Amino acid sequence: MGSEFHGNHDASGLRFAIVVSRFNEEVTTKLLDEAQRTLAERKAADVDVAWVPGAFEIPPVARRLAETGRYDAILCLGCVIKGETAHFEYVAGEAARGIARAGYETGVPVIFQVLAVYHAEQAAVRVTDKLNRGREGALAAIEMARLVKRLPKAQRGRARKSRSA
Ligand code: INI
Repeated sequence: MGSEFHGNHDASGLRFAIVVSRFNEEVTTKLLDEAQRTLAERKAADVDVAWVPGAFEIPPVARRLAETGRYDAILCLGCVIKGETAHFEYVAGEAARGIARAGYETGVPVIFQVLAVYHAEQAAVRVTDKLNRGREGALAAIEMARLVKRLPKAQRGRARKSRSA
């Protein structure tokens, strides 16, 4: 019989860092409030917050925090809204790629809750009680932190060797 691994939404004893961008602050502060509220309600032991100017700056800070080994998960919050130019594509694309890499390369769950929308109204509806992306991000961070704790320990380099054997 194989094993089945699940996380859960109990944050007691867990430590989190949130990286949040100031650009489109009316949206990102709501994402942050809801994320903090959810982590507190689920009894997180500690929640640190790092502010960056825009979503483009989230990945290096998320990676740096993940590398400290202090956190069970990192939650990235931001809001990219399409403007008149292609700038939006680069910012949203690099934020997504960099956040994913921070998770892959450190082994720490790094949660991507950077909204990428075409209009400000689409962002506004995603920080309401009905569609609460801040809360969703916090729950994903808790679930992933718990899941990773339950997975068998990684043995660096082994996976690659056995695949090529
Ligand atoms: N940053 C955002 O977080 N959201 C945006 O919508 C946005 N737009 O549209 O320009 C944005 N730009 C700033 C970017 O993240 C960097 O802070 C800036 O380019 C400096 O590196």
